This record gives sequence, structure tokens and C-alpha cells, in this order.
Amino acid sequence: MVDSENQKFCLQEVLESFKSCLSPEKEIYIEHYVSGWRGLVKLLNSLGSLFGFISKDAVSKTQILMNFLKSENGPHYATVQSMVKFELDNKLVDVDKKGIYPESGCRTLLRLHRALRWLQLFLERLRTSKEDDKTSVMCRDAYNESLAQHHTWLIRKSAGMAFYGLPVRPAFFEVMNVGTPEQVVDVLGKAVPLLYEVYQITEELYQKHNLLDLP
Ligand code: 1PW
Repeated sequence: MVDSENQKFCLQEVLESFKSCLSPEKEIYIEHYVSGWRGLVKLLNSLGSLFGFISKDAVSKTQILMNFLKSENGPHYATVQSMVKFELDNKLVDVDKKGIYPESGCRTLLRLHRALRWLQLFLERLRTSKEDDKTSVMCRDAYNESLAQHHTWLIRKSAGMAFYGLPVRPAFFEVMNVGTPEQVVDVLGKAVPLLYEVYQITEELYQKHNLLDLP
């Protein structure tokens, strides 16, 4: 059996998954959103053991969403929009404080959604960076601007330590696995706006339903 999480990361592949997650009506297919994240997990796994705790959380969150998709309620979890409607209509979300639904689809996806913003900000910095720029600084700045505000002190410290271990820019470009540095910049130029579009659609949907602070 092939363990897809041990396969090599490829930026192009992640781009394809996030591309296929948008329907013509701009709904977001959870199955492809999850495959995009599975691709990103390969990236995290290739960044060394300090990224292990980050990768583990992403794997467990994608697994929760896959389990919903495979359950008898699966059709309601086809898109983020249908999931939100289904879980809210059936009161399957802990809205103010943790209760009997600590792992609802809505709160689980919200965590990945916030992390997607981090990723998008980081990749944008990487795209416009110069040869001597430090990946650890780009990653940390993107994190402080986004995900950090949702994390405890301990996680912020651990994440900060993990960033120091990031490969330097040329090695990071190699990890992207799409060819020359120019080709990496080119693919990033397509990936970043796409990630932003998926992020924005989710953000507006969550805002509309007052779901941005789910516990
Ligand atoms: C090189 C760039 C990589 C960017 C990939 C982004 C991966 C984001 C995963 C961050 C996970 C940090 C450790 C886990 C923290 C969890 O406590 C936290 N999860 C997230 C995704 O923020 C909150 O989840 P919880 O504890 O409320 O279930």
C-alpha cells in the first residue's frame, strides 16, 4: 500500500487540488479541500521533525472531515456551504463554548481555514523574496500576522522554534518540486491568488453565519 503522506511534496499538485475545490458557483468541495491539505502535510513532513506536531494536527483535522464525508450524512458534507447549513440547521455545532460537539465539521474546518491564511501569506512572501531572505523570518511574520493570535503561548513558542529549522530559500525552492526557481515563482504566482480566493469565500461564509470564533 502506498502511504501518500510519505510521498514527495509537489506544489503543482496542491495547486491542482485547490483549483478543483471551487465549483462553478464558487462552492468549496470538502473532498478536494482535504486533498489540498493532504498535499500540504507532505510539505510539513519534509520540513523535519520539529514540524511533526504541526503536521499531526493537520492530519487529524483532515481525518475528522473525511470521516464526516464517509458517514451516512456524507452528502451534507459535500461542500463547505452544505456542511455549514446542515450542522447549523441540526444544531450540531458548539457555538459559544465547548459542549457536546467538540469536533464539529464547522469548527474543524475553521482551524484549517485560519492555517490556510498563514500558508497563503507565507507563500506570498516567498514568491516576492530575494535570494538572501530568510524563510524562517518570512514564515514567522506570516504566522504572527495570522494564526498566532488564535494559539496559546506554548504553541506559539513551539511553532517559533520549528520555524528556525526551516530550510534556507534555495533548499526550500527545491522542496517545492516544480523545477527552476523561476518556475517556482511562476507556480506560486498562480497558487497564492487561488488560496486567497478559497480563503475569502470561506471567510465570508463564516462571517455571515457568525462562525469565526467557534470554540
Ligand atoms: C511552511 C509553512 C507551513 C504552513 C502550514 C500550516 C499548518 C498549520 C497547522 C498549525 C498547527 C499548529 C499546532 C496545532 C495547534 C492546534 O491547537 C490548533 N490548530 C490549528 C490548525 O491552528 C487549534 O486546534 P484545536 O486545538 O482548537 O483543535
